[in-house]
Amino acid sequence: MFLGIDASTQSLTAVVLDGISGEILAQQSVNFGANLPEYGCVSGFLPNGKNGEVHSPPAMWLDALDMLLEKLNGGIDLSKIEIICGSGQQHGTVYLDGTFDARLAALRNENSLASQLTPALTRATSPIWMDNSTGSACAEISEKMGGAHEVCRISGSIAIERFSGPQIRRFHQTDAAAYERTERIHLVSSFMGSVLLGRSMPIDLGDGAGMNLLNLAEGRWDENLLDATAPELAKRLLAPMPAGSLLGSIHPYFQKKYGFSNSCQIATFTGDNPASLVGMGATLPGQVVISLGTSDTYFAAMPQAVTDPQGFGHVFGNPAGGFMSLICFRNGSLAREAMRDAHRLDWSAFEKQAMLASSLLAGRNLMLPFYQPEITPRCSLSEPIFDFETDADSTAQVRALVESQFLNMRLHSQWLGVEPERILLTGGASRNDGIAQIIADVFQVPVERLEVANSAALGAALLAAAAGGQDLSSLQACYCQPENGSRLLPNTALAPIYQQALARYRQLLAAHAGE
Ligand code: ADP
Ligand code: XUL
Repeated sequence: MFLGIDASTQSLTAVVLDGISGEILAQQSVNFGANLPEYGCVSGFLPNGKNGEVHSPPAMWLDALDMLLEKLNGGIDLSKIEIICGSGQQHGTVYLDGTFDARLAALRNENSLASQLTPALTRATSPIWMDNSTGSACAEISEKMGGAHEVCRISGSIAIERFSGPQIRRFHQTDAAAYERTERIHLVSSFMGSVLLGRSMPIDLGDGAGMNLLNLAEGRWDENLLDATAPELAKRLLAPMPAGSLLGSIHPYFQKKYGFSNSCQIATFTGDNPASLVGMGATLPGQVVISLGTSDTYFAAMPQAVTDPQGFGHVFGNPAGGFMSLICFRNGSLAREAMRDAHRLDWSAFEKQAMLASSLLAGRNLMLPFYQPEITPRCSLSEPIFDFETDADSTAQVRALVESQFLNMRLHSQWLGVEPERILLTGGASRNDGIAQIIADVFQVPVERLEVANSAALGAALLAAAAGGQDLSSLQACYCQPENGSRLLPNTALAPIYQQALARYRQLLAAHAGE
C-alpha cells in the first residue's frame, strides 16, 4: 500500500492506494477551517494580515497531520503502507532554529506534534502563496541580478511576490535577529515530509522551482540568486533533490502512535501542482490541466522550457522528468464564493445559474473578476469591476463571473502556444458542471474530470508507488481514468461569440488594469 498526503491551502488530504489490485483504499481529509476552528483560519490562512501579508500557522498543519493519521488509522491497517510521499501548497516558507532536528529526534508519542515542534519556529506563522507583501523585495532582487529577465532566465520566473525567495528577503529585512536564529528554511511540502521522516528533508526540484532560487537547467541552488536574496542563505537550505527519492524510514513517533511499520519509507515531497500533474496522468506533453482549488491554476508538461514574455507564468520541475508550465490565478474559488454568498446561493443553485440560458447570455456580460489583488495579470483591485448594470439578476452575474475568469485564463495562457485536445479538470470546484461547461465553451475544448478528485494527494501516492519500483505510466494508466460520463463537449456555435468576448475582455483589462 502507498500513501500520498497533500497539505493544501484549506485542507490536509490523504489517498491510500493498493499497488497490486489497482484500487483506491482510502481517502480522508481534514479541513483547517472546519476541523481546527481554534486557529481562526476559516479559509486556511489568518484573515486581516497587514501590508498584504497572508500567513498560516505551521502548528495548525501539524495538528491536522495528527488528526488525519488518527482518522486513517480507524479505517485501514497502516502497518501495510510501504512508502509515503506528499505534496504541499507551493511557495509558503517555514523558518526553524537549530533545535528542529533534535526536537524531531526526541518526539514522544504521548504529546502532540504541534506542542513538541513549534518551539523550534523562529517565525510563528508562515507566509503562504497568497502573500503580497514582498513587492520591494522582488524589485531589489531583480535589480541586484541585473533585471527581471535574468531572474527568469535562471529560475524560470521573474521575481514574484508570492515566491519563497522574496518572502525570505522580506523576513531578513523586517526581523534580522529572527533570521539570524533561523538555521533551516523549509517549504510547506518539505516541512511536512521532514516531520514524517524525523529529520530535515531536502526540497524537491518541482516545488523548489517556485522559490526564485533554483537554477532550473542545472537543478541546484543558484549562488547569485541566493546572494541577491538574503545573507548566508545557502547554509539554511539542503541541496535540492528530485521528487519521490527515498530518504529513510518513518519516525518511530508514527510507528508507535498510528501503527506504521518501521520499514515504511518516506520519499521527497513536492508542490501541489507538480503532484497534481502526476495525479492527472498528464506528465507527458499534450494535455492541459486546470485545477480549481483556492487558486485556479493552468498547467501542462512542457516539451522544452519556454518562459512567459509577460512574466506571469512559470516553469517548474516535472516530477516525471523535464519541466512543466504553470499559471496561477489568485481569484479562484474565493471569488466564486464571494459571488455565491452575495446572491445567497448554495453550490447547487450556483451550478444551475451558471448553466442557465447559456447560448442567450454567453459572452454578453463581462467583468474584471478580482475580489482581491490578482497576480495574473498583476492588478491591485480589491473589488470587481462590472461592465454591465449591477442590478442584473444573479444568473447574469454568476455567468459573467465564471466566463470572465476563464476568458482571463484563456488570454493569459496564449503564450504557451498549446492547442489542447482536451482539458482535464481537478480541484474542489471541478465537480460543478456549470463551471466545467463554461470552461469547455470558453476554450472550445472538451473537458474531462477523473475518478479521483484529490489529484495532488493521488499524484503523491503514485510517486510513492513509483519510488517503490513501479512504472509511473502504467500506474497512471490504471489510476488516472476519466470518470464515466464526466466529459463535456463545447458548444461550437459559441466559438465566435467567445472570440469576440475575448477581445472585449482584453479592452476592459486595458482600461482598468493598465495591461
Ligand atoms: P485547496 O486544494 O486549494 O485547499 P480544493 O481543491 O480543496 O482547495 O477546493 C476547495 C474549494 O472548492 C472551496 O474553496 C470551494 O469554494 C470550492 N468548491 C467546493 N465544492 C464546490 C462546488 N460544488 N462548486 C464550486 N466550487 C466548489
Ligand atoms: C502556484 C500557487 C498555488 C499554490 C496553492 O504557483 O501559488 O497554486 O500552489 O495551491
